[in-house]
Amino acid sequence: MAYDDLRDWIAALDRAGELKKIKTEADPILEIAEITDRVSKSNGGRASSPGGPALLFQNIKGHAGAQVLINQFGSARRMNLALEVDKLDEIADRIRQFMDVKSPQGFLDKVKMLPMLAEMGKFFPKTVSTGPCKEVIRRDNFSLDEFPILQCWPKDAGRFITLPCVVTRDPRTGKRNVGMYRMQVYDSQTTGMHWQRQKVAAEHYRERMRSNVGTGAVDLMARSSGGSVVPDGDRPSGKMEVAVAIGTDPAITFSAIVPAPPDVEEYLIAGFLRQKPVELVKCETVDLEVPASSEIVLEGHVNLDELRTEGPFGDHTGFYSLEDLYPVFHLSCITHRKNPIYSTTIVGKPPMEDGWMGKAVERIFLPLMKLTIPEITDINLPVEGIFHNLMIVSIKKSYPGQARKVMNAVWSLGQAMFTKCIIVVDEDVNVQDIGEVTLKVLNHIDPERDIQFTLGPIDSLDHASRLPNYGSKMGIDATRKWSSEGFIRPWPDEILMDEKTKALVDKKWKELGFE
Ligand SMILES: Cc1cc2nc3c(=O)[nH]c(=O)nc-3n(C[C@H](O)[C@H](O)[C@H](O)COP(=O)(O)O)c2cc1C
Ligand SMILES: [Mn+2]
Repeated sequence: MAYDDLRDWIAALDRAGELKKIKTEADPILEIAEITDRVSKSNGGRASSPGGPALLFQNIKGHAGAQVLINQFGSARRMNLALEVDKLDEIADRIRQFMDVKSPQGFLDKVKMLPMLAEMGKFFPKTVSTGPCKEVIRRDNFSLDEFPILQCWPKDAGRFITLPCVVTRDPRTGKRNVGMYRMQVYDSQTTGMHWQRQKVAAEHYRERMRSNVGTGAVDLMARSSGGSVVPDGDRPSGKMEVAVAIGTDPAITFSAIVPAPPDVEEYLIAGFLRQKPVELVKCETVDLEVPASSEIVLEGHVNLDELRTEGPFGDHTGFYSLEDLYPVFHLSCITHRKNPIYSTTIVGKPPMEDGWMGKAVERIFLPLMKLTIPEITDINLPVEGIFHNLMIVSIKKSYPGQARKVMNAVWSLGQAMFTKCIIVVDEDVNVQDIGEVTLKVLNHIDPERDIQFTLGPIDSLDHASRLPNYGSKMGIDATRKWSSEGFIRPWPDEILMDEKTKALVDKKWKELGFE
């Protein structure tokens, strides 16, 4: 029954034995990160729940009375709890149900559709007049230094807000977007705004630029935002409003990382996930709405003519992402609950908390991928492949060259465009079993024949591509090759024992002296 807010969620974690409260003093500079890294890579003493517990730090050096929540999503069990399911496939099933709707044939069919329509009504956010995030409103003398914002790794450029829900508005459609983009703290009222150039908020920003500088803007954009400095003469004027919610109920936080189509509001996705509308309140100083129950809300703007060095930052690749130029967020107001709980995460070498969030995206998006690439039977994005480096896809192959068609389709599907390496296998390969994948893929390929290279957009975090954001990608067609694909040699059978012999040995197993 939908968590009301972060506190309700923390209480649920506690009841489920998934929360550890830490009363020993811990430093937000590096120490909390080191503790969390060890915990997220351990099993917390319970074989049933790898990933260690969520941590609530209650005694934070330099921040008397403050609390930090971290690793809230850091296990398969907690990810299920966050989205209130026993298995993430349940969400995929719900999505499939909505996609399965046939046109009603008569009155009875229409009546049968009513519950579904009623359910859909619950997805839409509703604006309320006020909420807990307005308990304290600070328009002057506010400071980010009051919050226990972490420095995660020794060579990080400073402290970073790592779990923010960044809200922007599309100037053309008026639709909102909520994306999770880290924010480097520059000073008490200024941060970086690390929306990578292919993300939705970056497009909102460019759209503002287009309307402010007219034609020629495309060239300008090519040189700004993550590129070289814009010459003074070409600078567009104006600004874009931004609001940031920190510490929301888990469905909202999760919705901010979901690679949804640009025009689908994340508040709607959160409503679908929690099956209850998200309640929003208007901001004080900007024309945007934020979840009413947020622990902390930061309001402000980015200037269209201002970029600043962001990074380095120890990233989920296991390496520091390099410095680059990004917009700057200037705060105009902070509102928060009384005694706000600061919600955060750390990223670094996998497995970590974000790995479990990514796995949830993988499961939930499978039915949507199948909508456009119906031959897909399953996918696996192993955590060490950090989501954009490796995707293993199994397909039901029906025509020659289909594996390559699937690669191209994945490379054209939203954020899956970043996939550096795609491995396509036949449907009889269990893509979740890396041992089986290794055995079959490497047996099945003739590398020169089966590897496909292409050029295109690359994840901003990739440090090996020839240029930032642009480079090559590789697909491996490890499906069985057909004569219609020019393969005329016989294909050997896989070694499998017959059922009769297996049953016989099953029966005799104990007698043979095995357990
Ligand atoms: C913990 C965490 C931190 C992230 N940090 C960033 C970031 O700094 N910049 C970015 O562009 N994407 C970041 N992402 C990924 C985006 O949240 C993700 O691509 C999301 O789909 C973007 O939303 P959008 O499609 O509305 O732009 C992060 C994801 C997680 C889980
Ligand atoms: Mn979005």
